[in-house]
Amino acid sequence: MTASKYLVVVAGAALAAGAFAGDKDHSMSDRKFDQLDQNQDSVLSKSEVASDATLSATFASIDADGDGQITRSEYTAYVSERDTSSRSSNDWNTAPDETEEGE
Ligand SMILES: [Ca+2]
Ligand SMILES: [Ca+2]
Repeated sequence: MTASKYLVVVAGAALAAGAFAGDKDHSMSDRKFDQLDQNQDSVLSKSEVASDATLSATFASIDADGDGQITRSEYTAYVSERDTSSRSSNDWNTAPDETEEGE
């Protein structure tokens, strides 16, 4: 009987496939969120988005409930809204100018 050997091979393959699938499931916006969430408490504080000029400038509008932190769902909503509304309406953007995108 080589059944036990077969099982080991299958288990190993399943583990490898699972690892790859998990990584693939990560969307771009989730990746960015995880990058910014330095203390990994699943919310972004104002200091955590300080490295991103655009996010800092629009922090208040992303923070839908105004508790001073951006949750993953608030961030996702912001990203999908930004992607879908490509019209030039900027009335939600209170930033005086956006010329500091170099960093
Ligand atoms: Ca955080
Ligand atoms: Ca919030």
